[in-house]
Amino acid sequence: MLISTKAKFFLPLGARRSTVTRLRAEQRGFAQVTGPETIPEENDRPFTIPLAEESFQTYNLDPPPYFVETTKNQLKQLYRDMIVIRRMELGADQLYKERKIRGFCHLSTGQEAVAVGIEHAISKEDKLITAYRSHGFTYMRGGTIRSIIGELLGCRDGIAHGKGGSMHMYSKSYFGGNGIVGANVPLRAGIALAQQYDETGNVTINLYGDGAANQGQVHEAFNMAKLWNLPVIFGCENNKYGMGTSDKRASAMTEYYKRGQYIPGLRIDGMDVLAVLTAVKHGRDFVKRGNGPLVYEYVTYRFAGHSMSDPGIAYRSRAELQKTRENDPLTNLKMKLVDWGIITEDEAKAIEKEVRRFVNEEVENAKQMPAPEASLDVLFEDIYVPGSEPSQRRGRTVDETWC
Ligand SMILES: Cc1ncc(C[n+]2csc(CCOP(=O)(O)OP(=O)(O)O)c2C)c(N)n1
Ligand SMILES: [Mg+2]
Repeated sequence: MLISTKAKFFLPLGARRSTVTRLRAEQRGFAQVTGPETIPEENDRPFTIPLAEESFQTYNLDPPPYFVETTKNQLKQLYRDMIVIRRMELGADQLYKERKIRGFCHLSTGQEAVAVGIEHAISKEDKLITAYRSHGFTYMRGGTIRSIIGELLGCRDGIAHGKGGSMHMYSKSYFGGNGIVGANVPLRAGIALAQQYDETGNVTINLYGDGAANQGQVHEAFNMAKLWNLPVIFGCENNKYGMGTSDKRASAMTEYYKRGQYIPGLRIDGMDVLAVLTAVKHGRDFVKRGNGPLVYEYVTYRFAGHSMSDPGIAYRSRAELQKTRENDPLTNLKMKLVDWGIITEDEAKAIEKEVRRFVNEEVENAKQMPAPEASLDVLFEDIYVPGSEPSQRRGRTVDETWC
């Protein structure tokens, strides 16, 4: 039986939102949420914020609480993190158009609340693996902007020494970035198995797309994870499209949170960073208590094309794009923070300005990074665990052998 953990919140008279802001919110299409009961003066004092009723849909799982305990500092950080990712992606977009970044480049504009909400709900020791739309996750897992942009530029000081590019970035407790659709899901089950075996008590977070959700290996991973009760939250980032194909055309059943069948699931408003944060905290506790895996679905939207070669308008209407742009996760959070008096419009502008300056500086630094030297030693670095390198390396033919 499902237990309702929905909290009741009453605002003191006079603290209610004005009709004008309420109307603005309704026009923008995000769910109505009343503000916190009381907001402390101090930036680091916790207080409670209610979530919209539309935040979650459950499948054989008790819902998360419909409120989140947070601080003013955290709320401002959530906002800043999302803007940093947005500016970084726009920076990459610009460099690509200038033909400085070549090859694949997948942007995550529109999907920032997923990467940011998840990171604020987990610990640095928890593990995360995603697919190729990975720049935002890389930043949230500790990658610097300059190392991410440097990677896209193919530079020696890029986060993967310029060898991975857009789809293959890694850092501590972060296993990438994977260019093969769906392939990261069984890898994730393996990482979760290692965590269970080593009794680390950590949770593993896995992201894959709605397109990947139809892959056989995803369901094989679900089976093993449930069978072995692995500490993993599988998470489908449902951005409604796999390349130019809408989820409705590709999937016989688009309720991805029910796809685990024998695994409990949760559908989350992925355009609301507070809903994502709350859901992942809840799932993390659930998994850590030894309840086995979960299948999450973050409902989101990709504002840009699939990759840089896709303008993103041939398979979806301008009206659809326009409508979802009105449900921008950045503006959603900003409007709430302004509405609740946590920041003013001017403070929001100041944060945006500071971030723009910071990201521009980081991009400039990345542009100054050297290219990798054209030597075979550089090519063969980072393949083997140091100390386990074979004495001989083979090429395509007998004469292409290096010692
Ligand atoms: C096994 C495999 N099949 C096909 C491709 C080509 N491909 C690259 S991205 C993509 C669409 C995947 O869509 P989705 O999982 O929804 O992720 P999104 O791009 O929306 O983030 C496809 C088919 C691939 N990289 N790997
Ligand atoms: Mg997709």
